[in-house]
Amino acid sequence: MVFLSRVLSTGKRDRNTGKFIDSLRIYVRGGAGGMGFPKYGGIGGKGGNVNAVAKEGVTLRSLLTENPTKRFIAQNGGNSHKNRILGEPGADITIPVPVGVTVVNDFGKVLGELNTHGSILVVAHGGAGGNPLSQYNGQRAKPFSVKLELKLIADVGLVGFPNAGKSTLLRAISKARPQVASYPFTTIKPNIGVLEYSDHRQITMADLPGLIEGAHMNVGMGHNFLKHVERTKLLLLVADIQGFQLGPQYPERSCLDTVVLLNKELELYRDDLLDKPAMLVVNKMDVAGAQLKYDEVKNKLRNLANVVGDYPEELRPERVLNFTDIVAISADKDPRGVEKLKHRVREVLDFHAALQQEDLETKVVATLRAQMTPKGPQML
Ligand SMILES: Nc1nc2c(ncn2[C@@H]2O[C@H](COP(=O)(O)OP(=O)(O)OP(=O)(O)O)[C@@H](O)[C@H]2O)c(=O)[nH]1
Ligand SMILES: [Mg+2]
Repeated sequence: MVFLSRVLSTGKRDRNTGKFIDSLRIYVRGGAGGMGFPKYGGIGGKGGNVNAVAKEGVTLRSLLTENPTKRFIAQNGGNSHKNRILGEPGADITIPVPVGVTVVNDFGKVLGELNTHGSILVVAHGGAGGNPLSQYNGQRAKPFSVKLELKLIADVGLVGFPNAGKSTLLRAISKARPQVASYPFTTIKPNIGVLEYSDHRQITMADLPGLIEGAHMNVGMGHNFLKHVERTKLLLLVADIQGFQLGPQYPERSCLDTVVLLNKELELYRDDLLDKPAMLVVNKMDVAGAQLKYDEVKNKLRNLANVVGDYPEELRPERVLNFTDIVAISADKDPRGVEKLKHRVREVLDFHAALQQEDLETKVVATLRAQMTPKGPQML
């Protein structure tokens, strides 16, 4: 019964409870411009801007706690008067936001991204001061709402059906302690763990809520949290060798089905996610019969392109993930397997970083070559 009520209530759960918030809607208004002074041709002061500034250590939760009204209004510009012909500009207001925030307006337009500590975005401009062109009336600045959307920055993103063992794996591979339970949708907010190596190298891994077929239509936890994998460098898919079934009235999905369906959901979210390096972890290899199942399925997992044709069109991805590795482990009972995986994750990340570096160097050389005049130095 506990299981059923959890499943049934997942859609309605308030996703903003708990400590972590990954989006926040705020109200902003630039300052109005000050009045000009027609008699002396005086210009009103410009209204202040509302600026968002990325700061390490700030969270959307702390921003909300410190600004419960969620209103950010800059100061109006001063009027021009006989003792001060140029009106005083209104003061800007600064919203400290976490690094990794995208600012989006109510029409879905991206106003900007703040991806490094100290980067600034003018979210709302102050109005111009009154001047001859405006008959000396200060310009009003319209209020509007924007959404601060936080994308976590982690090197590796764990993607899988509910209950596959993503959180168990993060617990085994790092010191993070995400909740683990035998019902689907245990994880409702992302968790980040740090993989630590003996040479002090650190790799961050994000554990995400379970992704399920139909997530793009908001089934289960939906797929909006996939924004957190947009900037990861490696996708780590986790599939339960036993497959998955949400409930008796839902179709049974085999391990292979879950991988194909995850591929499809990733594609529906943003098909360029399929270009990211990806590894597959087949989990729960300690359960009875797991090895037999794995032996049957491993070649198919290696050649997804050959099997997706068997799936109906609505479930079939157009493009398949290309796994660099397929690793069969028990996140729960095989510490050596987990340790090997940890090292392999590092190797794959390093390999792709080197490839990208090479790519960058090739591009730089090509650009330099293109810029060379026939008389210029010879590039070998
Ligand atoms: N036998 C076995 N059980 C496992 C293994 N890994 C995880 N489990 C169990 O599977 C269940 C789900 O594990 P979680 O780690 O919570 O799964 P999850 O993928 O994070 O699930 P959601 O957060 O719901 O998406 C728990 O009961 C775990 O104890 C494993 O390697 N072997
Ligand atoms: Mg979980």
